[in-house]
Amino acid sequence: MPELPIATSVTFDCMTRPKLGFAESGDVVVGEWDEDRFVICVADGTGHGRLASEVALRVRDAVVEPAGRSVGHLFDDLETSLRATLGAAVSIVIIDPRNGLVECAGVGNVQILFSGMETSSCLLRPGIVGRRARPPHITTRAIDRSEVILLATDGVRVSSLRRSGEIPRGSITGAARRIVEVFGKKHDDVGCALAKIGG
Ligand SMILES: [Mn+2]
Repeated sequence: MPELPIATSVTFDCMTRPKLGFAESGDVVVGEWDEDRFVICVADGTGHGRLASEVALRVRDAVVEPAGRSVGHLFDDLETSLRATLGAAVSIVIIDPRNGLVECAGVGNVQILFSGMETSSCLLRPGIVGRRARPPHITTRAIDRSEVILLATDGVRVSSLRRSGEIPRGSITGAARRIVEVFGKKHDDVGCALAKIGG
């Protein structure tokens, strides 16, 4: 008898906000289904304004159709796509809700947190994607319905957010807006995404 899936759905919430006084954000969020997987990318194009937003668009173009690629493969492709740019800090999470598994990695000034009974962070690598970053450290781990995954750029005061205990444990609907409004830096682009398996 086939085993029942752990979950068949993923709940997702995200928001970006440009630096005060700028129309365009260099921070970008992608959240896309790819067959049975849900792929999330939160990236921070180096700098602010037009140049940074062009980097952000390249990130979007490179990951918006994941086409079965692994986290490592997506980072390899981003390294190539961003080579002619100032580069970006990038975090990628791929959720397989049916098997309750997550693959994740980040390079540069980004954060990936798992918030359940305790909050833990994914091991990241320093560097800038597109500027000869070393390949990321890829983490594979289990996830259950009680855990929320948070991805954020350095425009979010993540340590204050952790201390506040305001990373949601239940519903994440509307949580990204609240995090940006309360913990977002005015003088930086801000980007964050939250996800959990199940409804
Ligand atoms: Mn930033």
